[in-house]
Amino acid sequence: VDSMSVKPSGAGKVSQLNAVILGEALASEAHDLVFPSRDFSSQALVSSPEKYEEMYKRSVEDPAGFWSDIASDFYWKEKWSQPVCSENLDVRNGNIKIEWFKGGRTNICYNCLDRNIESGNGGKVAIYWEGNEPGFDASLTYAQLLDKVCQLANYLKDMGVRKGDAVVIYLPMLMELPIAMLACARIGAVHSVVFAGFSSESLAQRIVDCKPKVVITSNAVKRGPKVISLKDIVDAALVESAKNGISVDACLTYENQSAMKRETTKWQEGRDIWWQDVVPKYPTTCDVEWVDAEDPLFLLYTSGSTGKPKGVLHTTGGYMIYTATTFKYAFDYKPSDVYWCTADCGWITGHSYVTFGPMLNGATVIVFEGAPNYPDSGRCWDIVDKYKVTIFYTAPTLVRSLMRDGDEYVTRYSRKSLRVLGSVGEPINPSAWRWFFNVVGDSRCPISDTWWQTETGGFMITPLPGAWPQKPGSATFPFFGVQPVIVDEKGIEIEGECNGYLCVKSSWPGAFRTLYGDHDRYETTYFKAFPGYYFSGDGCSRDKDGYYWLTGRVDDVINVSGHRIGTAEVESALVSHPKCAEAAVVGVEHEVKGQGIYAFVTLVEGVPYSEELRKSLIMTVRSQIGAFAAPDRIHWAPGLPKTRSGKIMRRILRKIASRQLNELGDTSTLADPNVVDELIKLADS
Ligand code: 6R9
Repeated sequence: VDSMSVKPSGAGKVSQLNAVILGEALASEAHDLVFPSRDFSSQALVSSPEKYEEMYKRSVEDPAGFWSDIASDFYWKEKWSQPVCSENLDVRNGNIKIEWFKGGRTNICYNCLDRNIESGNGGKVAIYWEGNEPGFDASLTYAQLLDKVCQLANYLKDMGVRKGDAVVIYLPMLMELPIAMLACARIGAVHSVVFAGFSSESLAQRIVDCKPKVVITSNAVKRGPKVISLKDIVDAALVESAKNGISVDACLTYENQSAMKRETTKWQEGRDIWWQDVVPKYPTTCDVEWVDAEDPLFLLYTSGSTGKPKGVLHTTGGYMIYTATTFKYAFDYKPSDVYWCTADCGWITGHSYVTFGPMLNGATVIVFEGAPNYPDSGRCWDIVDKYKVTIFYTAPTLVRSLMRDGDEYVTRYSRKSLRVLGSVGEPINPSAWRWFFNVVGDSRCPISDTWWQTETGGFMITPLPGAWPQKPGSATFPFFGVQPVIVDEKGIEIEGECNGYLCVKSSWPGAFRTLYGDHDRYETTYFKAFPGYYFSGDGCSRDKDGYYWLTGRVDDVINVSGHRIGTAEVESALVSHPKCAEAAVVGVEHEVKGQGIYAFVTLVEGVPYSEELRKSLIMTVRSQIGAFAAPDRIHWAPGLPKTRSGKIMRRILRKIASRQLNELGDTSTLADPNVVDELIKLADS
């Protein structure tokens, strides 16, 4: 088969695949298989199931040997002391502790930039920047990028930022965003990037938690036709943080001229500084701060099922080796590739696979400021053709929305440079997979459906393009060194074909080390549910051929357009509204976003329902969390279904929200079963 083609399973290769992975004969005819072309496989880094199997086997039988061989390709000021990894992942044996390459001294910025420049790639383009408006663009070579990073690093040092200090970055997708991340890493400062779609309250919450010396932002950003004044949001956040006793010395502001001129930007003398006025004056060289492999690299906040967002902490050495290696193999990276990941650096995908993973490989990366459907739905393919993008990595929600807009936006462009496609953020439904594969990739490009999390630092379960036949909708097999296990409710590992909770046995270099300031919560959330394992919070099944199929979150986290949102966070925003007495939030299926937010709201006694109130409730969530967390629906609820002990029965609410009214199940344990009838009556009002 010379071009990739969608075929029913049962072909010769499958039994071979089965024999390799499971050691048993093929039984399943249930899923279609998509084979890589012979051309693709023959040039791939991992070209066959056997090759994968051989590397995988070594990675789990001899992790120290496997990972230290890879780590030796990077620059270490001092080599790590033995052992390569020490870990305790079992709460029954004491505190959870993970260490990789401990005692090794390195610097991830040095490995991303200086190392690549020294090997002769200083003139290679590191970043192609594409602005919101077509025609606005810029680029930086590796050598130019290093200059910019050093200037900012020198400025930060001058402002008193030292190793271990936190810096909050609240920037849109300008080149200055990866520059800021790299500059922090160069001097050993810990960056915390906050997605520039978060509200001032969310930003304040993060500032109060990590107490940065400096906040880096931009005055504004244009997303599609809309101008958003980021500086106003930061100003409000800094007022809010000051109320909580945290004052920030400096707010370095990049003037994003195409969005807003400096004259119209609100300013606080003494605190606010224009980036363009100070940073370019600093020297373009800056000594590297050599840090221990286990020194913190960054904090990234993510939603949990309860309480406030968690500060996921990643350290330097293991994260560096892991993001570099996963990037290389999962995208079958070649030095001639032009790589575009549509994620924003405000999320983990932008950390590991816009900035660090690609740059550690010396890759050419696209950074796109705008919206993928502006000025129209063909924008992505316009960019692909403009820069001859070879690897395109995005989220299923974008695939579905472009699919809905029609093939003509895609087929109008050539896209012939594309080689590998990628998907992340949520399970990709088979019909979106097929459209992505057939229409976008012209049935030529394998799709790396990468399952991973903020916590895992890098890919955990992912296809290696060229190695395996793919099944649309399956993330396929574990990456090197990753040992997924599926357990039942009791935490007992289930073998073979099964369905259950996805856990991981033993650590991998990219694993997060703690939740900032709350190691107890780290242990409770991730390691106590199923002792002995890391628990992902996801459900998963494994089919007869050993392929993994992620089935979504099993906790109270909703995945909206690939963004994690805790039901508890939305509920607490809603109940802060003076007219809301109680709220319960569930996820419902959404055609484009994957999941939508559905909120049941009980109003304060005597307050009537109104359209205006509905809008004001939604506004409250937007302003407290961010626009992306706004409920898609408010369902008026005279009361909520509760057990006699007062626990809300979300199972019933989920059924009502998805209108599966015949499947409400047993409602007899409710304190007041009539509540359910009332809710059904109000369903479409
Ligand atoms: C990288 C990222 C993590 C959660 C994760 C899972 C879902 C991500 C997925 C996927 C199925 C995939 N998820 N990738 N589910 N297939 N390829 O998205 O990190 O924001 O922390 O979200 O996203 O539910 O638990 P994060």
